[in-house]
Amino acid sequence: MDRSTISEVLHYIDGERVPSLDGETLENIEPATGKSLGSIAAGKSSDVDRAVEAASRAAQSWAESPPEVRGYHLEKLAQGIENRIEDLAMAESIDNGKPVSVARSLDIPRAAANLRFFAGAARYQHEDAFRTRLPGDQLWNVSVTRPIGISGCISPWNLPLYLFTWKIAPALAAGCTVVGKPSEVTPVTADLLGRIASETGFPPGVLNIIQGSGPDAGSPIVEHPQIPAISFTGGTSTGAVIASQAAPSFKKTLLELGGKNPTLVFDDANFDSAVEGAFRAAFSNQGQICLCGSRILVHSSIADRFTERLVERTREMTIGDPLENNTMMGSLVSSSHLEKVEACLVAAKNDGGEILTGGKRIQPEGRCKDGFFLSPAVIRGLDSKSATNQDEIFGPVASIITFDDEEEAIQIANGVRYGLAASVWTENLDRAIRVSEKIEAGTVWVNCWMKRDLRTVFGGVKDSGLGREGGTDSLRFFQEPTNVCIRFESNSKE
Ligand code: TXE
Repeated sequence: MDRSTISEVLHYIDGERVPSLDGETLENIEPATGKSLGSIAAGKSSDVDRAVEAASRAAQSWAESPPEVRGYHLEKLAQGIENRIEDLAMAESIDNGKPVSVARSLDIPRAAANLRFFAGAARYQHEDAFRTRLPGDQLWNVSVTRPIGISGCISPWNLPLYLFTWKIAPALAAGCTVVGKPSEVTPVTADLLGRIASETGFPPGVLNIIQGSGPDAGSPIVEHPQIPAISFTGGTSTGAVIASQAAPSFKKTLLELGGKNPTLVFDDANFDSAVEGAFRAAFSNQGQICLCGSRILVHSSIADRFTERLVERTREMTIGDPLENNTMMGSLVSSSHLEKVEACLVAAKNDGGEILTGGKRIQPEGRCKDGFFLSPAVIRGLDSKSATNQDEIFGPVASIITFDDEEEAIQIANGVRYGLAASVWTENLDRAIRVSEKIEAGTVWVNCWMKRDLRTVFGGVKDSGLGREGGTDSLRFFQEPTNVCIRFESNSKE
C-alpha cells in the first residue's frame, strides 16, 4: 500500500475530500513506530456546518428514494471496500496498531458486511398495519415510518472502519443523510471510505465524514440544531457528556459504551475450550474491544490448573510488528493509552494483585522499537471489588477471580457498574440457561465468544449504554413512526 495515500487525512463533504476551512490539522501517529503518519484535517464547527448544509441539500431526494436504490448504493460501497481489502487492512493496521491479519480477517470484511446487511434490511423492512373493528367504526391503523433526518454517527478507535460503518449503514439504509466522525486516533480508513464513496458514485451530500477531536468536531455534531439523532460508540464518560449535550434539545441518542465483561468458567466446562475461549476474549485486538472478557471467573476446584494453562497460552502470543503476518498481538493504539494501561497495572500490584505474566513494555527489533507495545498480563489474587476488577482498562490485562458456587459467580459477574457482555463455559445446559438469564448484560455467549449475527440485538445495560443496535433495532433508531388511523364505511351507501 502506498503510504502517501494516507499521509493527508481530509474531510469528505458533499462528495469531495476537503481540508478544514481554517486549514488547521492534527498529527497522526503510527502506534507501532511512534512516528508521524501525516496530518489529519482538524474539524471545527464551521466544517460541521458545511457538512450539515450538504446533508440537508441531499436529504429529501435520499429520503424519497426507493429502499432498493439506497440498497444499491450501499452495496456498491461494500463492493468498493471488498475490491480494496488488502489496502484497507494495511491502512487499518498501520493506523491502529492491530495485526494486519486481524484487520484483513475481521475489521474490513465486517465493514463490507455491515453495508450489505443494511442494504438488505432496507429492502425487506415492513410497516405494521392493524385492522381495527370498533362499534360503529371500521378502521385501518397503519404505522408509517420516515427517516428521522440528518444523523450524527460518532465512532471510536478500536475497530475503526468496522464500527464507523456499523453506525452509518443503518442510518443511510433508513433514508437519513449522515454526518459521521471517526476517532481522531484512527481516522485513515474513514478517509479511504470517502474516496471509495466518490469512486462508486455515492450521491454527494448523503454521506459526509468530519475528521477531528471530540470537543472540536464531535461536540458541534452533537449540538447541531439540524441533527435530531446521535449514534455513539465510545467510552462511558464520553457517553455521559454526549447525553448531557443532547438532552436539552431532546435528541434521540444511542450510546454503546464501555464494559467490564466476565468470562464464567464452571468446573463442568470443556477445559481446553474454556482456556482458549477465555484467552481469546481477554486478548483479542490487544484487549481493546468493549466486549473483551477482562474478568475471568473460575470455579475454585479448577482455578489453579486453569490459571496455569491460561498463563502458558498467553505466553505463546507472538507480539511484534503488526504488519508481519504471523504477529498475534500488535501495539496499543497510542502512547497515552499505553500509559493508562500501565497505571492500571501499578494499581493492581499496589492492591496486592499477583501479575503472573506480562504487563511489560516490549521493544521489537527494527522499525517498531519505539512503538507502544505491552505484553499481555494475567493477574490473580485481587478482590472482586478492587479497581482492577471494577474499572474498564481496555488493554491486554485479564484478572482471575475464583468462586465456589453458581450464586457467587453471578453475584461477582453482576457486581460492576457495567453490563455489556459475558461468556459462560459449562457443559450443563440447565446451568448455561439458568446463569445466562441472571447475568446483567446485553449479550451472553455460551461456550463461545464474539460470535455475531447482525440480526440480533446488540447493546448494554447499566453504564454500558442506552439502546440497542443490530437488525431492525438499528433501522428503527434512525426512523420516526407515525400511526395513521383511517376510518371507512363498511357498507356501500349506493
Ligand atoms: O474514546 P472516546 P477514547 C473506552 C476505553 C477507552 C475510553 C476512552 O475505556 O480508554 O473509552 O477512549 C469522540 N462530543 N472505549 O478516548 O473519548 C471521539 O473523538 C462528541 C470503549 O477513544 O469515547 C471519538 O470519535 N464526540 C469503546 C469517539 O467520541 C466526542 C471503544 C470515542 O471517543 C466527544 C473505545 C464529545 N464531547 C474506547 N469526546 C467501546 N465501547 O467500544 C470524544 N468524542
